[in-house]
Amino acid sequence: MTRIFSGVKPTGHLTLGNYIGAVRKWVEEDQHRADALFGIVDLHALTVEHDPARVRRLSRQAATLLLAAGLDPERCVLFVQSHVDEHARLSYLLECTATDGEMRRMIQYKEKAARERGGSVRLSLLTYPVLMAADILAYETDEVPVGDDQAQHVELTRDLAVRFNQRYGHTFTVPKATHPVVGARVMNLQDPTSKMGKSDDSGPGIVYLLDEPDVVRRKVMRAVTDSGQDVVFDREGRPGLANLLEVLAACTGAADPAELAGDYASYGALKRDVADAVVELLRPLRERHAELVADPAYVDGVLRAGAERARGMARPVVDRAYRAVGLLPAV
Ligand code: AQP
Repeated sequence: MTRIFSGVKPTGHLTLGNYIGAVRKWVEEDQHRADALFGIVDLHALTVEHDPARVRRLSRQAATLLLAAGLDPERCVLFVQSHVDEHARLSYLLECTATDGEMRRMIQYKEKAARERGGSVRLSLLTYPVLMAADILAYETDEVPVGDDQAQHVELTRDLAVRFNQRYGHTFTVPKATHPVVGARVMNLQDPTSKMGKSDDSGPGIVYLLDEPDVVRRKVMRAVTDSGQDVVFDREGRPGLANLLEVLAACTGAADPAELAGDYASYGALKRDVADAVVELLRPLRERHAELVADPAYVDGVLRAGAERARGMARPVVDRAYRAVGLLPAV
């Protein structure tokens, strides 16, 4: 059976981008057709300045939201990355496989390092893609369903797996990324040339999964478009409009955002429909989240069982890698 691994970082409240670009596919497709693991990848949240209590809170919230979105612990493994030591163990071996040049070429590193504006950048921000490779390779993963902002990191994971296998003999499965057809990159409503990222500061441009319906409507109605009149799909020339059409297509299941454009004579009508569609998309999730928050013992139980299963899967793979590179097994 196909093995799938993916995850979310508890660096902020989950957004519409996380849901449309990744989580929805995990819920609707991946957990049904494959042997799937989903991680709250909390070690990755330590690569930038953070408030420890907030990371803890966001980790629990992310787990609760993923369950609310429909991940079913009977069908998949949901766990917290730091509960499974194998990720950090394997990461070191992969640091011994990667080069610093490779790391410095990562687009996300360059973007995030630039945000530090000359301040010091944590070494872990540079090595983040290696830990991500360990997350994936520890589980003999075949497919990594992600938004297309993560495509370069999965490509690096493939390179590291191939290099390690060539040097030390076959150890890792070489995975591939999969992306949703529509909504692989949801853009910030206030700055449609950058992606809707949960750790950005621009609140009004980001729809959070737990935003109240009136907040969602306000954000969508105030989305930046351009001064044109006609509704056309042009990602390069009219990025704000294209983003709204893509979000509408993703919410309604329409295959082609360009075709949707023909249904609208004004920006206002389009924005109203986008707002309604997003509110409806998120309604069941918000309701289920409220129920789950009232039952923390259930969420704890899911995470405990998930970590145990994940450990059992990762340990033999990581032990094999330790032996392959020449480390003396403990007796
Ligand atoms: N805007 C987006 N459009 C489509 N997919 C997206 N994803 C994130 N943002 C968008 C996908 O969501 C999954 C989980 O993301 P992550 O937690 O690993 O973090 P990220 O990719 O770095 O996204 P964020 O939300 O922007 O976090 P920060 O701001 O902390 O960097 C991934 O599959 C991602 O592709």
